[in-house]
Amino acid sequence: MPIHNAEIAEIFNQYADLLEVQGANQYRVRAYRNAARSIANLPQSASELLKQGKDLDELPGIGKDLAGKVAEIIKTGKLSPLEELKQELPGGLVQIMKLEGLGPKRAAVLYQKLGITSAAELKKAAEEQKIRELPGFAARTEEAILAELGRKGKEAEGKERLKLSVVEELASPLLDYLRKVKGVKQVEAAGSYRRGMETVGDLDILATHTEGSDIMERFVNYEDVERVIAKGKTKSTVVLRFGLQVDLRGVPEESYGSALHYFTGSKAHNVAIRQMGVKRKLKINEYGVFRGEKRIAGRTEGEVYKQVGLPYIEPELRENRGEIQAAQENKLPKLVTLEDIRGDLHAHTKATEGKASLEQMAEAAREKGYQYLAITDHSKHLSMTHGLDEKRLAEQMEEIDRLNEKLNDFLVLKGIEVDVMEDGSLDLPDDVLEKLDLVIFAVHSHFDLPADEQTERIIRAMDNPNCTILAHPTARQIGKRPGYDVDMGRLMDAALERGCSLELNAQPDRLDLDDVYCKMAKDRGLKVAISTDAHDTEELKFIRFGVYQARRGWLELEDVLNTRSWSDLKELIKR
Ligand code: DGT
Ligand code: CA
Ligand code: CA
Repeated sequence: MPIHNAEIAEIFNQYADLLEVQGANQYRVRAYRNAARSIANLPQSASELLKQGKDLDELPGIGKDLAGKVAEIIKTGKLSPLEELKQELPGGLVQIMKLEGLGPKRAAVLYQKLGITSAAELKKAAEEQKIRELPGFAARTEEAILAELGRKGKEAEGKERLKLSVVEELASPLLDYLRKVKGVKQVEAAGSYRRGMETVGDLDILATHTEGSDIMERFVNYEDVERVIAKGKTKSTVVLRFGLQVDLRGVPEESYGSALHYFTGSKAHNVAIRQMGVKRKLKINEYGVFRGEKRIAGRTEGEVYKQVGLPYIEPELRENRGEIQAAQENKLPKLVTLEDIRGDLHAHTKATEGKASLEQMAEAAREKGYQYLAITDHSKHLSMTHGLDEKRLAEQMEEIDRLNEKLNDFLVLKGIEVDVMEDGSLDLPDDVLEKLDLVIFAVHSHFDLPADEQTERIIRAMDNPNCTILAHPTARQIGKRPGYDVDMGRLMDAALERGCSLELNAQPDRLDLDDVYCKMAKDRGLKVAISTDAHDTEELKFIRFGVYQARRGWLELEDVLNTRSWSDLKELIKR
């Protein structure tokens, strides 16, 4: 089937739309729109021309680079940078962009200013009348949006993505349950869950089992199942609490590695691996790696990678963000693990926001096998949390001294989460901060400053030599509020110059820094602290979510501050 000019034009327009939402250079966007128009207006079929061996770059408005892209579309039906961009931008943006009266420009504003990435978030913002305040929007835009969403009904709202922690809570017992079913051999969750993504759309489970196993029967009768969508011999789909959809697939053992690889994704990673296979005349799919009709690999994921000449790539890296090239060059990172973590550098007690006592927190951290725990309660400006003033902090420091005398194999660090004021000054005087082991500093107010003011404000706080770690650097809350506008590149450079570090807050609704920012820090040589911000003893276990995110951000043991003993760390953070 030769591809029509109009279809090629449509692909370029889609790419231009997404580039626009991404905030790409206007000239680039226009180049693709012009290309779309040129192709659409051609008197002859571009596929035909290519087939006749004509050079497409001789066409009006088509340079060498675009000619290559046209050729790719004609050959594959797809444009790989568009496929990649689709992976990068929240899928919901495409939906939003297509709503009557919105379009890419307005979708971009909604995304950049309000962090809107889905029709559901758009609806909420419109209902809360937040949209009318944006440049180029008005009250009637909100009405139009709500009317349009109403028309599209539930369909348009899309499915909510659930936080990884919520999915884990549902998935772990389900996986345990399935593993105990008679005749079941291997059970593993694949997809975004296995890649440790901060949110998960649906859960993809794979299993190998004996012929007579009643795994599908047992699956659809699991206690948390609210609705059975399909029940088959090799695949069933159910919906659990919170609307979590779960697919279970039974696969033959000789395909298990291939299936696990395929269903772990990401799609972009799979596509890239499959293309490497094509170059070697191999067909790679969920059933195996095939040369001609013959299956030559597929039992393990390692076998699949080996067939395309690569070492095993950890699931968290599989986003087609450079991991394949790194694997080819034998430069894959040795990702940080949970076992590497030696202590926690951000925790609260009931003196402020926390629920447990100093002693209980210390004991829980010691039981986790840590060497140290920094107590970092809020400072007085956060009166909502009953933040510490000089006097209460001094009392807490004495209490820590007394506790440390009792604990011989564990160290409680004296710290604070000091509030950064609107002007970048700190909420406690220098002579108080100086006495602490660790000062983490954080923005809790004035989230709406313009990016350059917000950036300046935080850099001013970093200018204070007592400051060590910037806590939850963007203050985003997943599914609730986007981070404040800030120039993260500048912040990181400033931190590096001053000997500060940034936190990866492991609270499952923060995970702030995110994976992309972690990678950005690593590329600059900036160290990251993975900290739980625990508000009770249980929350110290949130460290795992921080580690997953750090791994998605390519972080290794050396990139993470709290993989060190306190004596090494103390030297390292000295300014
Ligand atoms: P989610 O569920 O939205 O959080 O994200 P994933 O990554 O779990 O995506 P899902 O559930 O749609 O599909 C699971 C995996 O299956 C995905 O990561 C890669 C693979 N996959 C799905 N569709 C395709 C496809 O069209 N081509 C290729 N190569 N792989 C696909
Ligand atoms: Ca999934
Ligand atoms: Ca799925």
